[in-house]
Amino acid sequence: MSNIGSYEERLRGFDWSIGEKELGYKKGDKINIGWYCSDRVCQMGKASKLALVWENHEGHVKKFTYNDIRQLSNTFASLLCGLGLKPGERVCIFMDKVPELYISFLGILKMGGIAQPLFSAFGDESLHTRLSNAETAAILTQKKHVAKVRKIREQLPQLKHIIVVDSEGSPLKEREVAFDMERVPRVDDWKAYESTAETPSVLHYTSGTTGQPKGAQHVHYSLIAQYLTTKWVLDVKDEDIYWCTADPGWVTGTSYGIIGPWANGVTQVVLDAGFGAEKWYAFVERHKVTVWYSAPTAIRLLMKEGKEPVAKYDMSSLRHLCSVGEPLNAEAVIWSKEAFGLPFHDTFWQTETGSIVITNYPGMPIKPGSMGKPFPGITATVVNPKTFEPINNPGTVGLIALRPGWPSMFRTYWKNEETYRSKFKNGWYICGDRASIDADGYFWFVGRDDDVINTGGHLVGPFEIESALLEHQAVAESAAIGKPDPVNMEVVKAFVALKPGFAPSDDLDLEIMNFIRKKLSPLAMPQEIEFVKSLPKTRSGKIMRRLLRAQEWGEPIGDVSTLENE
Ligand code: 6R9
Repeated sequence: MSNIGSYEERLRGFDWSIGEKELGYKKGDKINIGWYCSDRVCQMGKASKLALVWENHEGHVKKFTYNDIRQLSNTFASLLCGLGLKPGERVCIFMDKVPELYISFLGILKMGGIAQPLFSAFGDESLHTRLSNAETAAILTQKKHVAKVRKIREQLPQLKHIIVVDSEGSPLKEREVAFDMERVPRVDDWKAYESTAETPSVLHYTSGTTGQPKGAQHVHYSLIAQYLTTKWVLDVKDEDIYWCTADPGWVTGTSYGIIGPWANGVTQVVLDAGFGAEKWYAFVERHKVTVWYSAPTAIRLLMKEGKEPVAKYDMSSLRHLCSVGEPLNAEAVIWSKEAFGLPFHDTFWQTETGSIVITNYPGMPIKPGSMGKPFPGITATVVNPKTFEPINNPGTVGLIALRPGWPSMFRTYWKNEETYRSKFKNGWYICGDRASIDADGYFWFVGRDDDVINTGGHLVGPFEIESALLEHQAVAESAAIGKPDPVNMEVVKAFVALKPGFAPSDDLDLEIMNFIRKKLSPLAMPQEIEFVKSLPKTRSGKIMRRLLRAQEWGEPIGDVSTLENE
């Protein structure tokens, strides 16, 4: 029996207070996610239960009980307070998937700080953009990434402390602090900051069409939805071994790679290593993973290797599979049923929504290719893109719209209230995605409604890439779009017009690609550069990415009446 039971019954009697009650929270109480994910679990009699089993690419394993993560997160909280950091200040986590990442996340919340996780593969420019926007006061990182921080620290006057969690053997510089959580004395007793429902908790940067990435601001009350969706959608139970493959630099890795599982008191496993089909299967076998949350790109990579490698491993521990981040194609659902005897359940949500909003529940009939139905407590529909009125015609494509008000909904974009407000129309929060709803109420994803590129489930903003391209000496103008890719769904393609004196060449091509990879990230690096004489622009001078994208995807070009050079 799944945790959700009958979807229809849950819908009828639903109220978010179900989650509040289970967590022992009452309106007006203090609520600190860091405390809920460690101290409370210990108080519920699970102090010696494993919270985290971590393994790296060399097969080195570390295990932490709930009491360990309670004490170690206290130790981080105490360190941060000792450095003079104050509640409300932004503390960035810039690490690979090491135990310190997961544990310091709780520590930051326990001292009242706002946790700002950033993907460790980000280059110095991606990092700078986000740290400068958030006016981040401290950053926790590893020695392998500290050079990127050093490169930009003089341009970040607000950044007071750089904490290196594994600095042994490498000399540190001014403003840098060495902190090895496994060597310092543990803090057993720490009074968590008395945050309340609306106290800011996590700041996750996400890309849009225009401008630099925006910081989606979450609050401690998000816990209620993250807890309940983990329980009902991911269906975790006390005896489960849960594996979320997402990196906490992205929202899935925090909402469902830290908060959800730990608030539910389950054991989670983390593999701090790159992808490899057999590596992953061996990991499942070794740790007897029961619940697995992954992404379509990973599933497609597994599919590419075929079913033979699956047969080499004992995958019988698996009980429930879920997917997020991009459209989960019907073939992937069917393949997983054949390969693992279990279908992947699609889940749809965003950095902004903080938790799963549309999904296939355990036990509910899956229509392969559909995202499923709204989570109880979420009112979701598709609206007409002009009037923002709900479309009541099954199969008609509109914009996915959600009625605001669930616990984990973002509260604003950091220092960008105007863009935040622009996301609401006619009383709906507009996700920026297109979909249709069938006669049974199932949602079918169609595509994004903007120019954001989704590569392997990671959103990349064209503006950020174009701005970085312009910093290259040879580039006069540029446009970045997503081009189709069989595995990653989309990869970045850049159109570049060169400055006089520069000519297209393979060397220049490579040089520009690497320039972006280093400055931004491997995800943002164009996989293809097309050199052009000029770019199509509107009469007001805006580059028409839509046109380039349509050409790339072989789609109708649409209205070009505002085109400058027509
Ligand atoms: C959690 C996360 C959000 C965007 C979203 C949509 C795409 C996410 C999806 C999906 C089709 C799904 N997306 N889940 N598209 N089917 N099940 O991924 O957050 O990084 O903010 O991305 O990802 O376009 O709007 P985020």
